Amino acid sequence: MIFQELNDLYHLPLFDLIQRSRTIHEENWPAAEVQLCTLLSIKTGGCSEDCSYCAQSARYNSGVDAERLMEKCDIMDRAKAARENGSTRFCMGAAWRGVREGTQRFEQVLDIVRDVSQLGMEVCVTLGELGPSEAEKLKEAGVTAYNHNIDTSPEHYPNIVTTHTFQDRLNTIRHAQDAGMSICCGGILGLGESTEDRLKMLEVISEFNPQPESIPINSLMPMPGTPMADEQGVDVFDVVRIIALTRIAAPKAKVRLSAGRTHLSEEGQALCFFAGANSIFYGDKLLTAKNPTIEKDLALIDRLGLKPQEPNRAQPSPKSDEAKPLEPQIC
Ligand code: SAM
Ligand code: DTB
Ligand code: SF4
Repeated sequence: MIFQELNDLYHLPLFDLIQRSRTIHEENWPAAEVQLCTLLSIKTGGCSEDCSYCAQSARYNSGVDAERLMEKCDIMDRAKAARENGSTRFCMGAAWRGVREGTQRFEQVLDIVRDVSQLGMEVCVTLGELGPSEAEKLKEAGVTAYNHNIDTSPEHYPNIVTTHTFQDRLNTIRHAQDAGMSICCGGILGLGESTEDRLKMLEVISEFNPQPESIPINSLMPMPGTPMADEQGVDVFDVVRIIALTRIAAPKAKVRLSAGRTHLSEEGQALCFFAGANSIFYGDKLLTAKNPTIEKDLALIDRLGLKPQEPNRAQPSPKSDEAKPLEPQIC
């Protein structure tokens, strides 16, 4: 959807905007379902990049220490627990600039993905930059979606990150799409951007061909020690407007109400679900930052008369149809 259309919609009275997004939501999705996704940081901290919002960059004294890649058995335990808790998607994040074919760590990630994909959940990974061959290997191993956010507008991006470019992000997204993976691509509100920047970000995201399968809308979690530590929070109605607009611009994408829910009231979150959000990260930790507890989220979902979404059979992992019992593993 082009900027002018997004701009016109954005400036409608809030209830008019929500009425439109709600209609589109109901035409495309079961009205009462919310997908529960579990996030796991499989490699935390020590990242070479300078993304100014991120506690995992090695450049800032955020108190997040660099860790090694988690052991596969531990990851499998967490993935099985996520499935038991009702998650239909398991998202693994690594604080890397990117991955390269032929390296030991990439082979380890492929091995992890092969096993996690046997569990029947959607498998998403976010590992930074990918070339065409890395993307193909991940797809073959069983990744269903690759998360790579553009985070903000092309114009504002250099104010936020200097160690890679907006075009680098687009190239990775292209490689993931060419390899046949779905794309999970969204951004962050609250990086000192203007409304225009937010709309330009949505213009880029909604003009992808194909459109992303899911669009995470994060609000900045200001992390101590990062250049963004003192940024002001985002107004709840700005979040709702962006969620509504995302739903209108990408009717078939899951709109994921992502980081920042601990700063939203339950009423604010309810309005986001009504406006078109139909997915959340579930579990009391995001990658390093806080998230509402499972108990709190399940209670909210219940009080709103929503229900957790069933597994997405339309996009099974390549291996999930032929799922076989996993070998017992000794860690
Ligand atoms: N290194 C990979 C990358 O940059 O794509 C994967 C991990 S990175 C932490 C994934 C996404 O988390 C970022 O693109 C950003 O949108 C989001 N994120 C990171 N720190 C955040 C924060 N403090 N508040 C909100 N969102 C954040
Ligand atoms: C996304 O858009 N948000 C998630 C997931 N994709 C990887 C990450 C949020 C990170 C919040 C900050 C932290 O936990 O350090
Ligand atoms: Fe590294 Fe990703 Fe954090 Fe940027 S957002 S510093 S690339 S982990």
